[in-house]
Amino acid sequence: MTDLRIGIVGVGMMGADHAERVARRTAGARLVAVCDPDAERAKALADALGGVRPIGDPLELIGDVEVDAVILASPGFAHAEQLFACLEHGKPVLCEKPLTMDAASSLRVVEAEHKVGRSLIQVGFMRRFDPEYAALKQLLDSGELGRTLLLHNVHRNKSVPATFRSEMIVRDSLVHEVDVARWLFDAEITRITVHAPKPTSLGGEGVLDPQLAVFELANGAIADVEVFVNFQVGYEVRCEAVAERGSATIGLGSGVFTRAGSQWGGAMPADYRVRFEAAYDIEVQRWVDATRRGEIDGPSAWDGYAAAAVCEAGIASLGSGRPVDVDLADRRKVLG
Ligand code: ISE
Repeated sequence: MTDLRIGIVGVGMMGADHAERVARRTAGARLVAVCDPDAERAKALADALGGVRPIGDPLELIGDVEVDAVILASPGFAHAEQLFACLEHGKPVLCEKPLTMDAASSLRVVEAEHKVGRSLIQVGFMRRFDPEYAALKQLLDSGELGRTLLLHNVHRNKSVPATFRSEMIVRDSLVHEVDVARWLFDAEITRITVHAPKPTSLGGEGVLDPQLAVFELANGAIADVEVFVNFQVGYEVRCEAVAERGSATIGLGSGVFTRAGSQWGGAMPADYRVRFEAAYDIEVQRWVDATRRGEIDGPSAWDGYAAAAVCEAGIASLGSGRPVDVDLADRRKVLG
């Protein structure tokens, strides 16, 4: 079988990471084109990786006959137009989260993909591919601990630019726990409340950071999430599932853990590319393998839409401090 020829739209932090991954360590795939609003950055990356064409316009890259499949690592606000272009050209696409900026446009994407008649869109919720999250899911699904009742999550970034506003904390960071909760419980989130204490003085002016979210799920479970994107120390993602006969925690830091001089601890990863490196590698490899079979193998456009609907309610709750019901379309009516 010939290699899957991949084009990447957006080669900032995450896109450049994916470019390196596809070019150097993904079997059955070849990076053939990159595109970025910063043309010099795209050219420098293309030159460094070799055999890669910089293309000026994202829609041109998507339509290019030498591009079989696309990775969208552009900012969320650009996704809708680029996703529609991928669907129009029948091109499989791995789209970084968020799927789009709001539930209505995400639903239009789901409907447009449904009209095409095959799954072309996979959403980059990479935690589903993280070996620790996968082991947690397997343990919970095995029923060994009984029914899962609660999730406690912590999601901390060392720091973010001042342009990372309160809504982005919901749409770009908390959205991962939205997907994790839906996936671990295999149930939709029906209501969300987002509280914000007096913010850290070390974040952007007027940014509500940290935030404390509570999700209520259709199966009666509850998940809470502390999301704090200017934690200063390092990158930390933890999840504890509390079940009827015990609890299971992941993300405690599997690196070297020391006890010395009245202290215990280890190093913290600087950011998500380090912590989730294995997850991104597995995600992209499985996406390439599935795409070559004409399938997807991971979070679907529906998962992206459901997350967008929860985040939209979350942003409304952040404004009022009150619980907000999630307005989710009836899946059977949309997808038949
Ligand atoms: C970033 O965009 C990511 O997707 C990371 O996984 C998340 O932890 C971070 O908060 C976001 O800014």
